[in-house]
Amino acid sequence: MRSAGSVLVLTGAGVSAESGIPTFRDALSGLWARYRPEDLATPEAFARQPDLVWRWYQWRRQIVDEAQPNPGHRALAALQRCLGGMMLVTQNVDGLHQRAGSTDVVELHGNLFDDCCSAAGCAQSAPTASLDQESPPPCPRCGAPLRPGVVWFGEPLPEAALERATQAAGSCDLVFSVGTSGLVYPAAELAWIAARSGAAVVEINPEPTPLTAAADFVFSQPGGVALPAILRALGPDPSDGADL
Ligand code: BJW
Repeated sequence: MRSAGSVLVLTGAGVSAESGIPTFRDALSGLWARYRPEDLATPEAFARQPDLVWRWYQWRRQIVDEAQPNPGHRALAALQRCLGGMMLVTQNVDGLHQRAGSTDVVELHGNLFDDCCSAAGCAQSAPTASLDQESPPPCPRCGAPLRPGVVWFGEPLPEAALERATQAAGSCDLVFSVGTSGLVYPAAELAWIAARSGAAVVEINPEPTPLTAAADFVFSQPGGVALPAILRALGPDPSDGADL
């Protein structure tokens, strides 16, 4: 890590698991255990059942609102401060990396707290609705229901974010894949692009993924354990890791 000129960190839902935020493909609990995220995170689902999808997102916003960044988020923010050329690319929509102090975070799947119009061609953004709003408010411009500003299955990723991430993957010396099952594309392709371009691959995940066999180093641990340990081993400014 000391000699790597550029480091790319790719994160997924597992990074926020220790903050109490449910992942997608680990078991969900309660009311929502009978829904698959794939059945709710699509434009078709929203068109069919806007209130149901909206309430699922309101429930998730509530959880995120009450959650705090965990030692894994904080270690990544500290690593970014001590490694000059580190880019953090996340599939997460919870904003916890930013709340932990990471800057210039590339969000591939949008953000839970941005709303936008659901009508094709409108693209009006709007302030986040209040958390007790039970159905999608109307777009202030065209009146169609607002929706969460996240990327659903079948939708393109934000072009600029994907372009930056793809470029970084093709040119980094070291790539970390942290807390992602590596099943959702095109995000999952990024670690493979880095590997094919000659980067060393580090995976941090308590469970194996399709990337595990191709990784040079595997930490079969939670991010909140492995990342602070890596930070400590790197020996950055002691004030950075003090509250991990
Ligand atoms: C821990 C831990 C701890 C637990 N510490 N780790 C190529 C092949 C096949 C299919 C496709 C393909 N290209 C495209 C597709 C289709 C589709 C896709 O990938 N489908 C597959 C599922 C088969 N992709 C798309 O549709 C994408 N769009 C697209 O390709 O558009 C093309 C297009 C172009 C032009 C015009 C139109 C279209 C969009 C994908 C959007 C994904 N959206 C979601 C929802 C976001 C909003 C929301 O939050 O509701 O994104 S789905 C969900 O999965 C979410 C996540 O970001 C994403 C990835 O999940 P993640 O983060 O990996 O979480 P999990 O739960 O899967 O894994 C957690 C991991 O953490 C596990 O491994 C645990 O072990 C681990 N863990 N505790 C560390 N403490």
